[in-house]
Amino acid sequence: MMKDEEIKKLILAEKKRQADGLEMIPSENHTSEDVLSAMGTRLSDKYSEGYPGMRYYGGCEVVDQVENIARERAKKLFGVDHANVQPHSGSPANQAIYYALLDPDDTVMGMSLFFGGHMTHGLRVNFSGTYYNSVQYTTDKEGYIDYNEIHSLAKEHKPKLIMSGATAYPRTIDWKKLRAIADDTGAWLVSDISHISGLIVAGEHPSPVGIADVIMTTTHKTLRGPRGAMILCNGEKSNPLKKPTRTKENIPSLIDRAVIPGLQGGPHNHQTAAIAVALKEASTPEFKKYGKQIAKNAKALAKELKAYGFNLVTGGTDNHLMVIDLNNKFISGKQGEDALGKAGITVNKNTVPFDPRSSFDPSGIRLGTPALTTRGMKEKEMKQIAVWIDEAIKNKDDEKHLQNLHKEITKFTKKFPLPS
Ligand code: DSN
Repeated sequence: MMKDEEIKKLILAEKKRQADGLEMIPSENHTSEDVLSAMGTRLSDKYSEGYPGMRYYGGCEVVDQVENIARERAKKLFGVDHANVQPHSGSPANQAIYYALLDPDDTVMGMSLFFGGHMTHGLRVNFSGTYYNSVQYTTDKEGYIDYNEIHSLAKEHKPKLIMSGATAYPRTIDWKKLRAIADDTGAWLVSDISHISGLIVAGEHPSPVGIADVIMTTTHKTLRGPRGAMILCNGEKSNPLKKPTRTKENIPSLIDRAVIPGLQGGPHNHQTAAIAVALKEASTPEFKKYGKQIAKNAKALAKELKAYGFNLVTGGTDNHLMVIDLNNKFISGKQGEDALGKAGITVNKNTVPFDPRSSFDPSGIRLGTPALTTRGMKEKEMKQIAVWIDEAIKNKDDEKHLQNLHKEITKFTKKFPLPS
């Protein structure tokens, strides 16, 4: 047992916070006990810069096997030829992709963070908008990706790379349309499927495999693994000692060289082991059922929230999340996040398309169903959760009311324990 009482207390407090509330940040989830067990192991002590069979350290015979298993499981699950499981998380993975395929000042196109994209998709203050010439695409007025706009921008700016995927987009992404745009304008197409990889495994969202040149996913969102990321692509890795040119055939070698020695040092072997465990879990029929239920729950919740007058960006959801514009409820995103938090419902404030407010206190909130679904909640529970969300927003200034809601929610959560 841990002897550091100060940290132990906080670990237990976080566990209690998660158990007693409703985790609705759509990028979070509750991992299995097996995934957690793999994380807290001696694998964490081992340095292993390089790749299995080609390391800069001795004593890698065990971690080589761990990484090989993780790579094989990733390849099989997503149906790709090559998987790099070493990126420490999503942003480093996207850095590696840019580093592999671009030179500084090359033009990249990605979805604006303020319309549902990610910082690494070209935000000005991020490396992707600083070291590269970033052109950002947005959405139409309803919040749908505007493929015509992307095409026009791509024809005008001739990006070397089009980044697709999102962090706050509630609708299905059309990879084929993006491929056609990339082909027409001579760009690499990268798909960041971090949010939806678990849905792709479950058949709830089309896969970009065979369409995008490179695919990236974090492992801790709908995929329900530990924090981490993977880069997936097709093709065979060539001689690692020879510098690859930037051609389609060389993508696996370009990616591997970009991760290390390009950007990272030693992989986190405990994390790799936990990713392997999560990939095995994700390849079961139970996981497919889980992924389908995430989407069913999101649709059920969206329907209920609309009935309470909530204004959902695009009017609903096809996936695991929704973005709610709170303007008609006369409450800001930050106030909404705070009120719901006091009631035990964790969401995050979020900009809505064409948001007149700042991202520190935007007009909306983003919420989703992956973690609730892990706890076994279904459509019936979504109905009740919509009632609580409405109550909390209506009573944002009534501390007592919010506290009582939290008590009620804590009682409810006892029927849906965290995985153990
Ligand atoms: N920060 C993640 C999210 O919450 O969507 C994206 O990396």
